[in-house]
Formats: sequence, C-alpha cells, structure tokens
Amino acid sequence: SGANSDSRGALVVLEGLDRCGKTTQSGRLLTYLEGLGHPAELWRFPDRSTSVGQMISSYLSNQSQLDDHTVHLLFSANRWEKRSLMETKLKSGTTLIVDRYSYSGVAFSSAKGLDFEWCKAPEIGLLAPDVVLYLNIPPEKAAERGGYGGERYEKLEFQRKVAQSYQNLHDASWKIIDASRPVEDIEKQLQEIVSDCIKTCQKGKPLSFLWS
Ligand code: Z5A
Repeated sequence: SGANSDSRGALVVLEGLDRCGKTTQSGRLLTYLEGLGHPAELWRFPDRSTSVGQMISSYLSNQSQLDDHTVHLLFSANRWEKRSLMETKLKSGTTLIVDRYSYSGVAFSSAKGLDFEWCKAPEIGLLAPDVVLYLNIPPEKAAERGGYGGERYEKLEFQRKVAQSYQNLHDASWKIIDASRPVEDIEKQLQEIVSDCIKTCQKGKPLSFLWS
C-alpha cells in the first residue's frame, strides 16, 4: 500500500481534559501500530525538552509567573518549532500520534478569558490533523481518577470551562470518544478509527493546514 508516491503517514491528535486517558491511549495506539509494522512515533505537547518547553514546564509547575498572552504564545511557539520536523516525518511515511495540540492551546487559554479568535490566530499554518480523537469525559469523573496533582490547571472549576471551550472547536476531523468506558473498549475503537485514517493518508490525501 506504500506504492502511491503521495503516500504519507497520518497526523493523529488526542485531545481532552486532564485525566481523560490520553497518555494511556496514545501509548497503546503506538504499541498497536508498531505491532502492525507501521512506522509511528508518539509526540506530546508541550514538548518540555526544548528551551521554550522548559519555560512552559516551569510555568505549569508554578515555579514561574507569566502573563496569560505570553504563555499562550509560548505554547504556540513550541508547536512551530516542531512543525518542519512534523512535515518531514509525515512525508517519509511515519504516522504521528500527538498527545495535545493546537486545540489544547485554544481551549485552555480561552478558558482563562482570552479572546477565542486571538487564541486561534498563532496556530494558523500549522499542519492540520487528519483526525482528532476527543476523549470525552465529564470533568467530575476525570477528577476522580487518581485525583489531580499540583499543576496549575488541575482544578475542577477550570476544567469545566475548558470542556466548554473545546465544544467551540469541533470540526469534521473530530471523533468524539466516550472516555468513561473501560480502557480496552476505548483502545479498540481508536484502533479502528486510526487504521482507516492511515489508509486514507497512504492513498495520498494531501496535507492541510489549520484552521481548515
Ligand atoms: N496546555 C495548554 O494550556 N496549552 C497548550 O497549547 C497545550 C497544553 C499543548 C499540561 O499538559 C497542561 O498544559 C495541560 C494543558 C495545558 N493542563 N491540564 N490540565 P500535560 O499533557 O502535561 O498533562 P495532561 O494532558 O493533563 O496529562 P495527564 O494528567 O497525564 O492526563 P491524561 O494523559 O489524559 O490521562 P492518563 O495519564 O492516561 O490517565 C489518568 C489516570 O486515569 C491514570 O491513573 C490512568 O490509569 C487512569 N485511566 C486512564 N484511562 C482510564 C479509563 N478508561 N478508565 C479508568 N481509568 C483510566
């Protein structure tokens, strides 16, 4: 199936509230794809390994204070610094499973009260995901899972606002997944969706850009 010269890997994004299960499911998806012999990598944003990522990390763990607009632009810059590598990987046939992306950027910052369109603007021109797997869970239920840690956004009232902001971001690339179910049920559903998505990309579906 790699015969098509426009064949490429898929850009698969997982989104959702804190504790919705993204980390669990993205790891399982990677294992699944590796088992099929399909080239795949697991990425996550923020990517705390870069210097921009370290500024974000220190902010999230309450070790530094930053203006809300500033931190929004840092999160965006953290995606821009990975953009060309992302394109290279996809074009070389590697599927990227990405734990959080631009939707987190807009959902969390607009939940703080920043203007929605202002929040979307710095994301324009980043690669658009082929599919967004939104792990849907009531904020109360997510909070029950092992409890929240000490990071800045891990508070129930704030997560409720984030859930509302996410609602304004749904588009045709989104699949709403019931994330309250057992891990294995969700895993199975994601495998089916991602397999279909990969096939479409192997057939030469062109890359597209946010916000399309
Ligand atoms: N942020 C932002 O503001 N702007 C941006 O542009 C970006 C991010 C990219 C850090 O993200 C913060 O940055 C984040 C958004 C903001 N703040 N919040 N909230 P992060 O990625 O470092 O942190 P996180 O996304 O919140 O990760 P997490 O806490 O690791 O949650 P998770 O990955 O969704 O869940 P999990 O680790 O897979 O599962 C949580 C627990 O539930 C764990 O004990 C599991 O065993 C359990 N679990 C998982 N699935 C199930 C099911 N199905 N049933 C029962 N229990 C389950």
